[in-house]
Amino acid sequence: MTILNILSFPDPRLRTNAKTVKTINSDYKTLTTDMLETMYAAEGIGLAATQVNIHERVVVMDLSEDRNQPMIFINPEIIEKRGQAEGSEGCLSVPGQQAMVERSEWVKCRYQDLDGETHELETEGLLAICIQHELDHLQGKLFVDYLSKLKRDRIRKKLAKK
Ligand code: GNR
Ligand code: NI
Repeated sequence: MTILNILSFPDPRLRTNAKTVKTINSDYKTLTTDMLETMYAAEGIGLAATQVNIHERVVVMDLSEDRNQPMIFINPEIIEKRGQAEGSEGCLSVPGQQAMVERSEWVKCRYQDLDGETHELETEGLLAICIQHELDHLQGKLFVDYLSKLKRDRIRKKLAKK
């Protein structure tokens, strides 16, 4: 069991742009296992490596009710997107805060698994939102960046009190 520390907004390390994974070796099995454990412990539906201060293009998710359908995305990229949809978002790096964010309604994503195999996934709904949210993390972007400066500063102040 390894629970990793999750960075919180406004930690500047959350602004790091993640690097492409060059060689998918057994280190990534360990990393994604630890990230899934960390995500489950924090009761999140997704986690990007950036949030645990590892600046490589690795994401884990589990949107199942029973928390038993882990998804692992290495080098994910969105290769097509359509439409617009607004949904309420939260983030493990912005604890206790939620806001409405506009995203693409449908996305097609390309990624690799732990064996280095490439896959494509077409999706909408919460999974599409979550993929966009996680890919933003890999580029140093947070959902609060889509809000007004006033709302973002309010969140910053609330988190500073904790
Ligand atoms: O647990 C999470 N819930 C969530 C809800 C709506 C939109 C996105 C998310 S992702 C978030 C976990 C997280 O911070 N991932 O980076
Ligand atoms: Ni997040």
